[in-house]
Amino acid sequence: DDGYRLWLKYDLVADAGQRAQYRAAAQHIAFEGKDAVLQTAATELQRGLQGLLGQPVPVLAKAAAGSTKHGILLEIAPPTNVSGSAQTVLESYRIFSRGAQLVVAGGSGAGVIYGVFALLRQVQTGQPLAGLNVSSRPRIQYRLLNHWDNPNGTVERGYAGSSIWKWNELPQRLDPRYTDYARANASIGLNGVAINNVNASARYLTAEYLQKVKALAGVFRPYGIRVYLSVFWAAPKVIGGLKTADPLDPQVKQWWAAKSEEIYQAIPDFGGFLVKANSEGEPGPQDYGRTHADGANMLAAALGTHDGIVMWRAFVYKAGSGDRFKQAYEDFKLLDGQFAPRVLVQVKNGPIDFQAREPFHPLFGAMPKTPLVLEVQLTQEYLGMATHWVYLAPLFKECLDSDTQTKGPGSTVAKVVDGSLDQHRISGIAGVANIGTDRNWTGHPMAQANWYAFGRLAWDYTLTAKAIATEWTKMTLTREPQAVATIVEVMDKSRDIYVRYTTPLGLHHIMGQNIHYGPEPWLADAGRPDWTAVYYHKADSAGLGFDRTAKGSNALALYSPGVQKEWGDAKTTPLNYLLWFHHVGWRQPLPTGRTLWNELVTRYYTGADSVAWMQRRWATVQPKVDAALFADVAARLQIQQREAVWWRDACVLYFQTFSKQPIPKPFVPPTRTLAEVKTLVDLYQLK
Ligand code: BDP
Repeated sequence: DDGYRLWLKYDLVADAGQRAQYRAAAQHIAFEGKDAVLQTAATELQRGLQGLLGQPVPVLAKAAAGSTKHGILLEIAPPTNVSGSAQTVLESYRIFSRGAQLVVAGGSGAGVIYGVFALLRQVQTGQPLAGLNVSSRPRIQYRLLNHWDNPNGTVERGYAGSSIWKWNELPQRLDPRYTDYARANASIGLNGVAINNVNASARYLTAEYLQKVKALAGVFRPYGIRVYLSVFWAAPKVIGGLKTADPLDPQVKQWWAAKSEEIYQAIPDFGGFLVKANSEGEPGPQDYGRTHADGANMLAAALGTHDGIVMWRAFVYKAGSGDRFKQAYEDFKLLDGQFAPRVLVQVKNGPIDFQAREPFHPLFGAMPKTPLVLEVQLTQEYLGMATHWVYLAPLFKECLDSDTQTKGPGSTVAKVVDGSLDQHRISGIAGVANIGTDRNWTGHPMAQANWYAFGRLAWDYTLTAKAIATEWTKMTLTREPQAVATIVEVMDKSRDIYVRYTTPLGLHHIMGQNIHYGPEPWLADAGRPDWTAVYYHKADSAGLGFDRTAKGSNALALYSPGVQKEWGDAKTTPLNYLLWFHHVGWRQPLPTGRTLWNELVTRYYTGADSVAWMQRRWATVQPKVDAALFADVAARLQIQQREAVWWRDACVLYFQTFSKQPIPKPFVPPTRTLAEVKTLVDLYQLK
């Protein structure tokens, strides 16, 4: 198994009795109408069922299907009893029995396709169809992948090969992979893709490239997926020949309005713009003394009467402006209430940058007048890339379930994001894609689960990480119950294990320079203080951690009083966040009964040991999963094991130079010296 088919495998249902039941229920598929997405739904259902049941399943016109033979009827029937934004109602589905027919009814063609994939999931995971009665609608309206792909075929922080978009071949040749990509996204409920890097090239807005984008949009449309573009703020200068990109300049406004009209002529269902401005060297409205709101509102106006949105990213920080933790908040909080109705502000899950564990971003709950998009990273920039097996659903859930307490207990990030806390009519979530040209799409075969889990949580964030892991495993790897349980157990623990051997107790940003791989806690010189490691861990002879209380940077003040109370006192701060907010003495006892130093060492050692546990668990599933896939994961786990020990040794030896304390028993001190470990980073960075 080369992994190309992802979770859409559709191999024959092995259990003959079960197969017979499905066969009896699904003798045909019927629908009427010309809706393109509905037609795609029928084709997908046919393809899936024929594979799973091993028999032809004809697609018939509704009238020809008759009502006595058992079959599946697809219909568009906007429901009357569902609340929610107009679009999520259109995307909702119901599956129920009507006489001999199993009906999949969607609020639109898109609703039907989501229902069809839900139905296929039932069969793929071995659930009965008889008596099925479900209804479902997405909790969040705009559910996007963000590709960080460049025109030259590279992917920013992409670890699974090159970009899947072949710009030199477009628009003439449409790689079949584009369709398979769209199928996969639709199957997990995603409805949008921003196809290019947020560090955007202006080239995407040229007439030449818009034809290519149009071709991709044509592939995605029958799957209910809309295309979005990341824009380079200075495009009016670079490709428009203007002298300025000032958002209040009439010519600039005119240029964007004309450009957006041109886009909609080519792509009538174009989704809108994603913008990274005044961040990490990108140009933006602040270059002209304007605010992020000025820029975003100008773009929203440029969309005219078309049905598009602007997603304006809040990932901003400048050198030398104080604690980086606070900077996005300080730039954006004041702008709450100033954004035009179609603007959403896109906020990363945490305040720094996709670390293995971060507290939730303080902007969640702090901008009640602005719809906020939650941005998470599927590509494992700081989580071991395509080498370490880390299942990310627990990380996404941890953020979504965090309680901002801004409107009393229960004001979770999820409720901010889905718009329910502040009654927003639009809502969004974005995942930075982990997809590339590797045959299995994601490099690490297990990383497919992160793409899958993101889509499922974007649709319904109340699903548990374990439930999603279970359905993914059954669809993708094996249906054998013991093997499923084992794999799910490993997945469920994998992210905590990664945190333990890399950044336990709330350490953050101590990874290798530039490549963001491996440990480099000693990094003290990197061009800017907030790109070093010492800026974040603040180790000294007294202790470890970044004091963000009132005695320190006071970043804690950005949170609501309830959160401040819990996290403001080192004694009540959850250990997972401890060093995010406190500088703690090496000998300080923790609730675990150990001192900080002993707890730190314990976590590094037990974390690294847990990778050996992952290896042992994986070994037990060998007979139950595909041989090539088994070997691939086993080999990656070997590297992960070696690198977990590398992280452990580097961090305990380095921090020991401050703590001046021994490695507590029963742990065996590293056999190599700090100087020896340091050279490993150079090897990885090809220095
Ligand atoms: C950081 C990445 C950088 C991205 C940036 C962003 O290191 O490559 O451009 O995020 O989100 O995590 O804009």
